[in-house]
Amino acid sequence: MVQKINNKKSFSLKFDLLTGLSPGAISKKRLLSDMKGMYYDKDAYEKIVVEKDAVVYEFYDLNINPNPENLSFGTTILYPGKVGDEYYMTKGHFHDELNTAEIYYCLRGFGYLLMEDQQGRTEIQEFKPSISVYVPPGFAHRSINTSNDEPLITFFVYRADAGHDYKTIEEKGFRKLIIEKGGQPTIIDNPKWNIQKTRR
Ligand code: PAN
Ligand code: ZN
Repeated sequence: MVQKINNKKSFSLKFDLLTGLSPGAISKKRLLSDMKGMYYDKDAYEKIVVEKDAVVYEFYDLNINPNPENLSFGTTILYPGKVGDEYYMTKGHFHDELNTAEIYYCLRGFGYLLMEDQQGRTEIQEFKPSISVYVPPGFAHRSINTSNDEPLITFFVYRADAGHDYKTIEEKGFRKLIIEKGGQPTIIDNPKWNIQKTRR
């Protein structure tokens, strides 16, 4: 949406349960080429991005006035796929307003929400249809689609002024990764996690 949404008026928006898409809003798309440096297998990434620059996920960033009294919401549609043995995932971020929480609700598909705070505590919650997940304030969060053939569709709500800090994760990554091992989602230590760089 181009115009700022007037938070003094009610409105409704459809999100399709099958596709996760909204006919009333414009989604932001993230392609493989937007994910440079995020997957741990650099060679697999370079190869796949040249073959086909697929859409990894799309999501809604409604233009809600960024005030603490407002809420922003939408869906994320994370497509199935892998780079090497690492599942398609969102970039992941801390909120600029670090002490703001978020709620996710899984509409379709299977996967995980990986969370990590600045002290290095990791939290992982499973996504499956009808499950809601609470992201505590201070935790970076990344969605991961572990299905072979189905999109992972989640609905999210967060404080409209939360803001998104992508830089920290782009530079350091998450401490843990979820990859496919022996046909199963498996949590591993991120071999590329960069301990040198600190947030802000
Ligand atoms: C979500 C995310 C969305 C896309 O709306 O922004 O799933 O993931 P990235 O922002 O990490 O690319 C959210 O957590 N908002 O705060
Ligand atoms: Zn968030």
